[in-house]
Amino acid sequence: TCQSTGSQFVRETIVVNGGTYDGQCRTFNPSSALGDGSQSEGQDPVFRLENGATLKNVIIGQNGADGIHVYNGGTLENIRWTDVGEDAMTVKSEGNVILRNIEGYNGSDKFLQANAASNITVSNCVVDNMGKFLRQNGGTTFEVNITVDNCDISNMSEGIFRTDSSRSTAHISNSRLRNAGRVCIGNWASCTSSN
Ligand code: DGU
Ligand code: CA
Ligand code: CA
Ligand code: CA
Repeated sequence: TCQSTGSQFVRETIVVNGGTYDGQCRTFNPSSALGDGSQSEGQDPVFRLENGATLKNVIIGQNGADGIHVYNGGTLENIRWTDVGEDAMTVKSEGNVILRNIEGYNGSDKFLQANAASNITVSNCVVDNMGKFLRQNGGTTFEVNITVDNCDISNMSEGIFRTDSSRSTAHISNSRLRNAGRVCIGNWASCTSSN
C-alpha cells in the first residue's frame, strides 16, 4: 500500500457521501475526541462512507479509533491501518462492500465487523496480529457473504471468520495463512477454503 506523503490531523469524522475521496497517501491521525483506539465501544470512525462512496490511498495512523464505517455499500482501496483500534471497518447498513489492496496491523480483537446484511469482497490483503479477520455481529441472523482472495493472514488469536448466522457464507482462496487460528467459527451455512 502507500508510502506516507505527510500527515493530517482528524478533528471529526470525515464523511464521504458518494463519489471518491483520495487521501493521496497521507497518514490520517484521529483526535482523541474520536476515541482512543481501545476496546471501548461507541468510538467514532475516522471515515464514514455512504451510498457507494470510494475511499482510496489512505493510511490510518497510530490511533485507529473505530476505523471506517460503511453505510449502503462502498469501496476501500489501498488502505493501511497501522494500528487497528476497536475494529478496522464496520458494515453499518446493507450493501456491497469491496476492499482491495489493504493492510491492517495490531488489533486487539476484530478486523472487519459486519453489523448488517452485506456482500463483502476482499482481495489482496495483509492482516497481522489481531483476534479475528471478520465477525458478524454476535447473535444476528441476517445474511453476510464474505469472500477473501489473495491475502496473507497471520497471528490471529482466534481465527478468520466467525458468525452466529446459519444464513451466512464465507470463502477464502489463494491465500497464505500462518498462525491464523480456525478458518470457520460458528454456524455458517457454508464456509470453505481453497488455498
Ligand atoms: O451488540 O452492537 O462490537 O460494531 C452489541 C454491539 C456490538 C457492536 C460491535 C461493533 O456488537 O458495537 O463494534
Ligand atoms: Ca466492537
Ligand atoms: Ca466498532
Ligand atoms: Ca491497536
